[in-house]
Amino acid sequence: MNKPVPKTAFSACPHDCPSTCALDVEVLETGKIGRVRGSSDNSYTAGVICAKVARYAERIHHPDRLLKPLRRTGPKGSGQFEEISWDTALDEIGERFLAIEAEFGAESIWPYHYAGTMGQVQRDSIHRFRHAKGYSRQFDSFCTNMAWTGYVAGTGKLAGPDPREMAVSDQIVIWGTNPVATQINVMTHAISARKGRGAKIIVVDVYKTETMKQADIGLVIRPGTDAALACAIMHVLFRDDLADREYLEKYTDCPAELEAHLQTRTPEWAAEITGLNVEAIEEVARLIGTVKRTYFRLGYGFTRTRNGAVAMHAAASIGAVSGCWQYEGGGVFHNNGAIFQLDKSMVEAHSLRDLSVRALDQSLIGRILTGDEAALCGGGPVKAMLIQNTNPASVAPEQDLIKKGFAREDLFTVVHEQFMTETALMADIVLPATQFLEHDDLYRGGGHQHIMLGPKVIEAPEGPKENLFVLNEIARRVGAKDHPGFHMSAREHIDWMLKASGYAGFDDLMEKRWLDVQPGFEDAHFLKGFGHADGKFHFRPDWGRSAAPNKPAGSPMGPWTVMPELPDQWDSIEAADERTPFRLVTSPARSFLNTTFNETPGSLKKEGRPEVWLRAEDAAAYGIEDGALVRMGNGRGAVTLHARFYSDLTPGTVISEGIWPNEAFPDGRGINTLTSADPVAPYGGAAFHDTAVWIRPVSNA
Ligand SMILES: Nc1nc2c(c(=O)[nH]1)N[C@H]1C(S)=C(S)[C@@H](COP(=O)(O)OP(=O)(O)OC[C@H]3O[C@@H](n4cnc5c(=O)[nH]c(N)nc54)[C@H](O)[C@@H]3O)O[C@H]1N2
Ligand SMILES: Nc1nc2c(c(=O)[nH]1)N[C@H]1C(S)=C(S)[C@@H](COP(=O)(O)OP(=O)(O)OC[C@H]3O[C@@H](n4cnc5c(=O)[nH]c(N)nc54)[C@H](O)[C@@H]3O)O[C@H]1N2
Ligand code: SF4
Ligand SMILES: [Mo]
Repeated sequence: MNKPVPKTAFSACPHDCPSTCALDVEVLETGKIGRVRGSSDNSYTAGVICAKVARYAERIHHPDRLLKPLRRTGPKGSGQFEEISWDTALDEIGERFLAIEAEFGAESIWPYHYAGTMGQVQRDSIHRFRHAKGYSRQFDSFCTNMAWTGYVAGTGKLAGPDPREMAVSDQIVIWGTNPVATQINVMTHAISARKGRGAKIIVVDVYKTETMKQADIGLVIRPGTDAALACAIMHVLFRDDLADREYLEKYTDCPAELEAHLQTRTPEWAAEITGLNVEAIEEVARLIGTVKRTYFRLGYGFTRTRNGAVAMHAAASIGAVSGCWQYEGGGVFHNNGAIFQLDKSMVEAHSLRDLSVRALDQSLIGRILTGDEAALCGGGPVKAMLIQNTNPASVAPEQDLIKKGFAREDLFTVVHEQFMTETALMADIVLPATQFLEHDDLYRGGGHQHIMLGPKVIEAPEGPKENLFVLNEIARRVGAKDHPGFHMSAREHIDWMLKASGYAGFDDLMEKRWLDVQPGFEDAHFLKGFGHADGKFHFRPDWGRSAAPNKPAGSPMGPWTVMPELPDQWDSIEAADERTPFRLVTSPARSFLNTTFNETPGSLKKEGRPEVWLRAEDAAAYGIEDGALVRMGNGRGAVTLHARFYSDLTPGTVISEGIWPNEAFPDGRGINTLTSADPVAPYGGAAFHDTAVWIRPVSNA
């Protein structure tokens, strides 16, 4: 007998990854899924996805999935829970939230979320819930702030040349991103340009990543020195008459001032700061100046530092000096956030939003839960939380404070999760969540131009419920202001959102699977002018006044007066010193996606164990041996992990890949014990890759 051929369903990857791949999912007769593949007829995904999502069956049918609502029975964090029914759980949450609101006010309740799912309905319905009660708002600062702010400071708009144009570039500069690990499709298009046209690939990072191993030219620089490199490149372009003066005159705000300012930003000056040699800088500058079709793919990694927005702006400025924006296959791309224009007013209940309600910074959660007045925006304590799609006890900075906060007996914590994460472990009530193939949602690319449907493909096991259900049910129990959004299914939300945004609606998308909303060439290349009112690219950013995509009303951030007026190296990073002589960068692990997949056997096997990579010479100075257990720490705390010698780093730089489960470290303290929550200028954000540390052998730690 022939084996039955599995059915294939379509979906979109829900994870927090710029690739947002179009997926073909095998659905087996058992109702389980088989292999997941990239859709070959989606022009960006082009049939390629990462290995961790290809083996999604491991995650969705994982034996450790949460299946029942749980109530804590032992001390916080003990892992002692009892199973309860959904009704009991929801009633209890409703009663506790009402009692806490009555005693401490609505702002004492903080619904907290992030991008474990990027679904427009399941991720963002939590805003409708908070606005309908006047609960505290959230300022998103984990991920995009510095990058978006820096890019928009230059271009005035978060968009850029079609990422598929990479395939027709003659040179691709992959800067501060590691696409082999973090967004595989960038490599698909870059490699196709290399094969088809002999395009060169240039990579800028702080260690020799898997992406750099595939590059023609790799520049390994000191963390936080990208602006120096960018300035020296622009210096050479002006010096050697490789700047496009006609373009500069027409499309930029102050080219003469920039040129004068860059006089002293020589390759020698930058070599000193970045750790590169002068010839390498000269060579790359000459290539950028002579190859017109140069496509800059700027990532997030190099912006996760205290000077990150300035670094992004400086790197983006290069394209405005070389004029590469004018050519097909040329320009500077970071993210397409501005092109989709999805109407979120229903799902987020904008009509109920009150901007006078405080917006608490998600990265400051440790300080907030331990009563820091400034972090609490001068208001009262947080007494209850509802957490969806994020695992702050592992991913957020200042982990020791976070754990202390979650251990508070007077804090009532509800966590809606797929797995028993570190955060769920600290909860009073844990609710089981569906996974993406078990609910409907709408997605959009960050690194491309598609709006995509992810319809429900399989039945969830009995127990887990979608975010929408949980929010609507709790809203009802706490007497939230009524809003039509509370009475709509996910499909109805998707249909409404699409129609309100000028698209045809759910049924049409069900047929088409995705919509390609790429703006035309002239728009995407800003040939009719950049996004600022004057139509120019701004070398002189309006730090602090221009509209950042995420800027919260009354953002306390600053100080803007000390930010460089023109692209420049800004020495605001957490510099190494005698006590903390190393600079730690916590780059992504290829087989984990933040903390997601750090529970699947395939990914754990590939990643091995938590490690810190450092140069043998650096290690020798502190008596550290290859493979030895070491302590790594700073004023915020210390972690224990294994050392590994790695030669392709600048002296004094150390790398620890991945957000491992906290329990993978011998003493249960995860890597974010070391990172700082200090908000980055001008609008906040977490400097995850900007940390000074000491490292010692365990024996004398
Ligand atoms: N496998 C995997 N994929 C992921 C993720 C993951 O954790 N694992 N995370 C997802 C998420 S949430 C996001 S936001 C994206 C982010 O994806 P990216 O844009 O790639 O950003 P990062 O992952 O922060 O870091 C990318 C690279 O920047 C480098 N870097 C760090 N500091 C500097 C610096 O000062 N200068 C330069 N030039 N480089 C520096 C790091 O070493 C790293 O190799 O990836 C998504 N995809
Ligand atoms: N040291 C260090 N720390 C970092 C970073 C770094 O590079 N280095 N990167 C930072 C960045 S860029 C980011 S974006 C953050 C990400 O941090 P998080 O947002 O916390 O990370 P994720 O692992 O993407 O997702 C968190 C959880 O969402 C859950 N989830 C997924 N889908 C659903 C759903 O539909 N419903 C519910 N209820 N839950 C769901 C998953 O099970 C997972 O446990 O981490 C930041 N932290
Ligand atoms: S590359 Fe990113 S979007 Fe594509 S399947 Fe993997 S995690 Fe999902
Ligand atoms: Mo992120």
